[in-house]
Order: sequence, then C-alpha cells, then structure tokens
Amino acid sequence: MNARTKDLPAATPGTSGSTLQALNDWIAEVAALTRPDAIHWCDGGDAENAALIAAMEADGTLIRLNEDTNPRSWLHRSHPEDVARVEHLTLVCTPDRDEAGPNNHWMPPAEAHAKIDALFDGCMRGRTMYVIPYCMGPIDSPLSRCGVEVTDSPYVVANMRIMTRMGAPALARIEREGTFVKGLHSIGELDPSRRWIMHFPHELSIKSYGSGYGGNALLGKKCHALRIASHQARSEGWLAEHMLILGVENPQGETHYIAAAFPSACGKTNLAMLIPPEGYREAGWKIWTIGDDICWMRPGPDGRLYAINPEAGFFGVAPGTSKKSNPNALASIQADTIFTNVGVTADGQPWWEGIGNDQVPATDWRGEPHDPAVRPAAHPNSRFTVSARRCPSWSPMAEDPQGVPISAIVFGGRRASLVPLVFEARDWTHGVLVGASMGSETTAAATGAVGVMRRDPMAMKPFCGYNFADYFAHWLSFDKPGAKLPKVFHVNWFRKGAAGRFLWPGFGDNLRVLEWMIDRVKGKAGVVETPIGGLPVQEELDLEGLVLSEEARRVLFGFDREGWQAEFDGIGEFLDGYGERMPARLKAEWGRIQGELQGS
Ligand code: OXD
Ligand code: MN
Repeated sequence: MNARTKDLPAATPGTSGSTLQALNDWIAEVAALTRPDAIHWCDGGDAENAALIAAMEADGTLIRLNEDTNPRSWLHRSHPEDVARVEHLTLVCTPDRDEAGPNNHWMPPAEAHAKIDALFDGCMRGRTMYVIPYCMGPIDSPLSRCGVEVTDSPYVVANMRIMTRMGAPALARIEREGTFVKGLHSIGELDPSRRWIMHFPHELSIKSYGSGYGGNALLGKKCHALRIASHQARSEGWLAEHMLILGVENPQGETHYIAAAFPSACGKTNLAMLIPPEGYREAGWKIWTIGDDICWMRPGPDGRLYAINPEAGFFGVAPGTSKKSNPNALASIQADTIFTNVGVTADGQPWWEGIGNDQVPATDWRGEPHDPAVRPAAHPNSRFTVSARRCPSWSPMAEDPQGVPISAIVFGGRRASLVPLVFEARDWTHGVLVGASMGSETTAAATGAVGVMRRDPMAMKPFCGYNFADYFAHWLSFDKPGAKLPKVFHVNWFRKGAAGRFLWPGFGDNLRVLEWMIDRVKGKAGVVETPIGGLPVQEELDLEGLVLSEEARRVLFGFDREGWQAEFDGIGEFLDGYGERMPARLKAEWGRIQGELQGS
C-alpha cells in the first residue's frame, strides 16, 4: 500500500505540476486538521483493493460470505444507529438562506464550517486518511464531472471503487480539467448526536461527519451527483436528477431511452432491470439498463436531451429483491458484492425478507441469532453494492461519452389511492407541474416515519441543492426554440383496491405501460383527455394475458374529479409555500388545471 506518515508532505504520487497544486494544498490542509497517522492516495487498482479487503476482514469490518455460493462477497454490519440517510442533519450552506429554499435545511457557511471543523479536529488520529480521486460518468464524457473524497473509512473506499470510476484515470482528468468537487468525510465516533452532512455549493465542497452509511458517506453519490451537481447544472444549463435510465428495444431492433424519477426505495432498480413478460420476450422485446438512481442530462446539438448515468455501480435495497421481482439484480449480486446489514444463513449466504428462497437466516443484521419476533433478519434499508458491469441487462451504451437520447421522462410515486396507473402531461410546462406536484409515501431509505405521504417533487426533496422554486424555473427554461423535449408521463405502480391489495401486478408487466408511452412518442396511440392529462385508451394498452378485476380496470384507468380537486388544493398550498419565487408560469398552469377541475 502506498501509505505515508503524517510527517511526510502530502504530495500527489508522480505529479509535481501546478495543475494539482490546489489538490495537494487541500490535502495538506485537511491532514493538518484531522491529524491522520498515514495518508494513502488510492489508485483504484486490484492490489490496493485486495489489501484493503484483507485488512477489513482481519479487523471484522467485513465478514466473508460463502465462497462457493457467493464468491468474493462480503457482509458489513453497520453501527445500529447508522442505517439510512439523515435528512434532518443534511444541510445546504449557501450565503443566502433563500437560495437553499424551504426544501433544504440551511446554515450560514461560516457557522457550518466552524461547527463541523470542530468535529474534524484531530478525528483521524490513529487512522489512515484515504484520498479517493473519482470521476462521475464515463471517464471520457464531456458530461462527466470529477471529485476527490477524503475519508478515514476503508469500507467507503471499497464502495466508492464499485460506485465510481476511481483512481488514476480520474486523477489524470482532474489534472487536465483543473477542477474537482472536494469531499471530506470521517466516520467520527458514529454518534448520531455528532453527525452532519453539509454541502457548500458555491465552494464545490462537501463535509460529512459521523456516519458510514452510503447516502451520507459515499460522497460521489447523493452529495456530489445530486446536491452539488444540481447547483452546477443550473448554472451550466443541464439537469442532475434522481432518475433511472433504461432502454426499451422493440422487436424491430429500435431502442427508446426513458428516464424515470421515483423516490428512494420505490422500485427504480427493479424498473431499470425489468425482464419483459413471456409474450413480450418471445416477440423480441428487451430492456437495457443504463442506470438505476441518478441521471445527468443536457440538450444535444439536435435539441434532444442526452443522458448519462454518473455512477458505475448499484447501491440497491436488498429486501424484496427476488427471482420474481428482479432476476437481473439477483444475478448481478451472485459474486463480487458488498452486502450491508443483511441477515446471513448458517452456511454464510446473505439473506433478506422477500428473497424468495427456502433458506433460513441464522443471524440477523445486528449479528444476533435471528428471531423474527425481535427484528427482521435484514434491516429494511439493507443494501448491496455491486458493479453495474455484472448486470445481465447492462447496456454498452452506458459507456457512450455522448449519452443516450431520452424519448420520455416518467415521474412516479407510491400512492395507495387517487392516482391512476399512467397519464401523460399535455406539454413541457404541464410536465414540469406534474413533476413538481409529485407525492409519495416515505420509505426506510431515510430515518423517520415510514408510509407518510409527503410532497417529493421530481423525487428530489432530499437531493435538490437549491430552492425548488428556482429548480422548477430551471426545468421550464429547457422549453425554448429548437428544443425537442421528451414527452412527460406520470405512473403509479402502487395503487391499492378497497381490500388493501395492489391492483397492478407491477415488475415485468410495467413494460406494457412503457410500450404505450413509446407508442405515444411515435404518435401511434391516442389518449382520453382529462384535466390532469391524457389517460390511455384502454384498448391501446396491451393487457393481454393479465387478469385484472373489474375494480382494477375502473380504478387504474379512471379519473376521480373530486379527489383531484382536493389534491390540487394541496398542490396549490405547496407551490404557495415558495412565495413570489415560484415561477408565474407554473402557478398559471396550476390555475388552468384547477379551473378545469372545477368545470370552469
Ligand atoms: C438511495 C436513496 O440510496 O435514494 O438511492 O436513498
Ligand atoms: Mn436514490
């Protein structure tokens, strides 16, 4: 390993030019504050990874799983109070409070730095400080952006190696570009009362203390690729979104790319890796996975939006992942995977609720003998980290530096009532309102109550690095002469019937809805116009082979005027919460629909 003692000057290996001076200076400054025993510059290579894994196995940070059934795979058990994102401790620190907006927790930058630097002071004594240069997106893409994460957690290094393009090529790109996002992370004492996740968008920097959980600690992901990137995207004319990207290939060999925003733990990974129902498979339909969580898009020379997935791996929710729900995810995680907070069988196989096999967990996620009366075997937000390349449906286009052209944008939430299976926005302005109005029931991906309905515009409530009112204005600004914008849809896979059961089968059958969207894009299907948008003409959405009850057909394709009137009152209140800053165009669109709902 390339370790250095703190007495040696922190210098980037093999470079002495001025381009990296800022990086060297920052590392020296961080080392002076945190006082590590050693500094290790990560090259991202196999030997480095093997050494880190061996050290983590030796100290119990990683537990080796069954080498026959799950080769080169590991279990990590986190601190029991460090299992999810902490939205109440996540801050956007802009000089002006209104810039962060009511959608973010805010602190003035000077106060924030002082508070968190006091925690960082000397926190790496007795530890090694790892310096991780990384690239978000294909290394040669003009859409990609780089960062450097400094951390005292080897678990973070091992995960960043899977989730980003990390090491020497990223360092070379940083040297070429001369710019990078600075991320400082320490697990600290893993004490929830000494924990902050802070963002300084104007300084392109992140400081995270006291948590080792993915969304708080793998700084390339939510902190950089969403909160900081959304701020950068606004000033540079692109979009950084909480969206999966998939390709739908039809039997004629034509592929349409779709980007879809759903809140955390609402099935983005499952949709991104969908396996078509049998009849579709036989006819030649295929789904290609580009990304399951984050999408960076910008207009190309032809006016269409082109998208890349800035990530290189999946940090997916384990519970519920099965042969039925997501065979591609299950195949991906058969080897070379880090599992966090899952249960384990007596012979060392990972296990979680909903895995759908007949194994029995011996030990739960806290390392205790499993007793279902005490706690589930796997934490509801337990995760797998695996390289995207292991996914059978991984698209070669995911490495295309120009990105893929997006034909449709889909918004969706977890809504037990009111919201139909699918509807189409009338135009871009209406589509922005549909995204801005998104609501969903909360999940275990963040600490706090689960199952509570909240507004989660474009699934970005926890991730937008600036005022939502300005964010919606930014979205609206893409509608300009020459733009060939995607169609916008809203879906709800989670509608329940009177008996409390899901009415739509979901999973592979969601392709039926995607096919209808593509027909709409190609002008091959009509809609039933309603004030909320266009509903499918039922006969034009392929339901062959599905058994849907009379209730399901009525509710999934129906429009409840009274219910929507109440929903729109709530949406109006939400928009008003942003005062004068809310774009008049969006308020006018809301007013137009409210008027139609009232029959005027
Ligand atoms: C995630 C999340 O981990 O949204 O992707 O919380
Ligand atoms: Mn996510």
